[in-house]
Amino acid sequence: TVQRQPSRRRKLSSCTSIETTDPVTSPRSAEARVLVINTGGTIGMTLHDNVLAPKANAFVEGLRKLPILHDEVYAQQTGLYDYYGENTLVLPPSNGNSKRILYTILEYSPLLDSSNMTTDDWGRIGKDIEKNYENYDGFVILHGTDTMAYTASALSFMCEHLGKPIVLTGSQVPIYEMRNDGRGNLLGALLIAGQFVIPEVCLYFYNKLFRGNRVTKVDTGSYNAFSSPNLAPLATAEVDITISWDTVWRANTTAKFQVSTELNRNVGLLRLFPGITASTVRAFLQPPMQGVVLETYGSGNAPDNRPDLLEELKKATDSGVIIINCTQCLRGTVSPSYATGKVLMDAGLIAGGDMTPEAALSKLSYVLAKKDLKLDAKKKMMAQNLRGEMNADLAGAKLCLSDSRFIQVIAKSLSISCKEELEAIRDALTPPLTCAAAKIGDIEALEALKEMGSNLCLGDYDGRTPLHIAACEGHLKLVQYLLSHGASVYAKDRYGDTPLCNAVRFKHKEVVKLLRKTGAHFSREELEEAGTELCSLAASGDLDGLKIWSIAGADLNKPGYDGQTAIQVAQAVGKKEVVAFLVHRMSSTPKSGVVE
Ligand code: ASN
Repeated sequence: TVQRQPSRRRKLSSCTSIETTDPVTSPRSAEARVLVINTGGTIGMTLHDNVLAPKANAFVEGLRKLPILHDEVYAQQTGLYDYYGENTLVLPPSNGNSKRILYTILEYSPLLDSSNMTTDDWGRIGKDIEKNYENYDGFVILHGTDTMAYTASALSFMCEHLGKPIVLTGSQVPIYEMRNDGRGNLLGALLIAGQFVIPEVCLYFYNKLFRGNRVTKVDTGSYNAFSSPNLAPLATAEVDITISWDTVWRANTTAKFQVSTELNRNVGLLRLFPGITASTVRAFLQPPMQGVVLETYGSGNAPDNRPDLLEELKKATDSGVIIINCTQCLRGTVSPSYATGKVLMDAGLIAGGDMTPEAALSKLSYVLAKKDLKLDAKKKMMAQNLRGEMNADLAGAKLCLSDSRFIQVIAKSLSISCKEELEAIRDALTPPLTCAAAKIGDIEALEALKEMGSNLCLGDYDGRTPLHIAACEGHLKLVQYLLSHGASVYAKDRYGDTPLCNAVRFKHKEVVKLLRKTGAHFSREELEEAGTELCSLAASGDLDGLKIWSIAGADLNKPGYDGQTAIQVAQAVGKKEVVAFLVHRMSSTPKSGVVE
């Protein structure tokens, strides 16, 4: 974590003697922060005795020398190191991205070849994200490719109610080599994590962003090492970075982000092969085994002429072992089409749909660790789609488009018929319509728009989402509705304001409470600068305003620009009620306590 420092804004204005290439007027809205957790992997490896192994304490210095990954002039001009420390670097300006992306590297010790990763390491990554969640806009995990799909899957389940992007990446060739894929992968991951509110655990590799629990490593010798056979990429980074917003998975929740590091280790993967013996299966299913992913043939089939084998499976499920049926095929789903598949269902297996074995295994590990759930509830959870890991039927939303009279009429009058053009019209019309509905608190209109396939999270020309508008207007029910339909509390408009800033500004206490419950927070800089606003509220005797700032997380003792605190200002102008409130608060609540 970063020590308190003087405002960087002041530092910026005092640097007039240095020529600026990209003048920064407001760090708050013009910078995004990404935490890079370096766990190891080929990306930072060097040759020792002719084999690749991780090299400690070299990565940050290596990156500092690479102009595509660090802008030293900007760092010097803006006092970056004084403020954030030597491990923070900054990307150069990029076309189409108005924000500078600052990234801080947290290097693990020891750095690991990912073949050495354990469930404890997943827990450590999860805890570090949780600890630093409020200080960063997004997270990049540098990781070896060998087990990256397992870690990505596990983190996707461990991260509950996620609202910010977590992007795993790495490389096939070390970043220090002349020809390598590490620089491009890291750069792409940083740009995505710093620019887009994609609230998923993702994996970025070779110009594509995938859902983390959908990938598998398919190639040892190609830069194109990962495949997501059952789900199209969430984004492609070609000439432009194009996000497929319809595919992005959202938590649909008003609960706060948390990481569950409880994982059950008594799980395993068993691959069927012709001639597998019943004793092999029996040995595998012995206690303490509690959950198994059985990799079956084709659409979930196994021999139906092997009662010995089926009996072992049935005995295990009867004794409480959860067995998930996943296919050995790279693409496709388990479906009840054959007699050879039905026998497995009869033996008590649960269909794993189109889950990858990596996703199914880590889901088992996560679900089995839930102490407050009975076996039946765990089985039910395994069959459900928890994080977009299976059977995502998001295409349905697009089909509804043609059912919408409204869009049809417009499409007809513009002589439009193809799906892409229809979608473009829908996406262009969505923000003004959803924002207008949010303004008047019309949930029914939002529901109708959603049924048309509209994305309720899209921002208008100023980046203002329906949640921003509803927060300004204080429409509590509508805020609740939007949050339970995937709206992000972290969306920033072009002025850098979040829905929380808006709700505080317009003094909608209940909305502020709900947003806070969902994990909304002011940035450290906003909290640093809140003192002046608090003083002005104190000067005008605005008790409600002060209370709302407190609920929003502000420290009411924070001094304003001239060093005076709210209580001093209230005393000076004789606002007795405010003084009494602040005095009472100081004596009755712990430091930084929230006053209702
Ligand atoms: N063995 C390496 C690892 O997984 C492979 C890589 O990163 N490309 O750490």
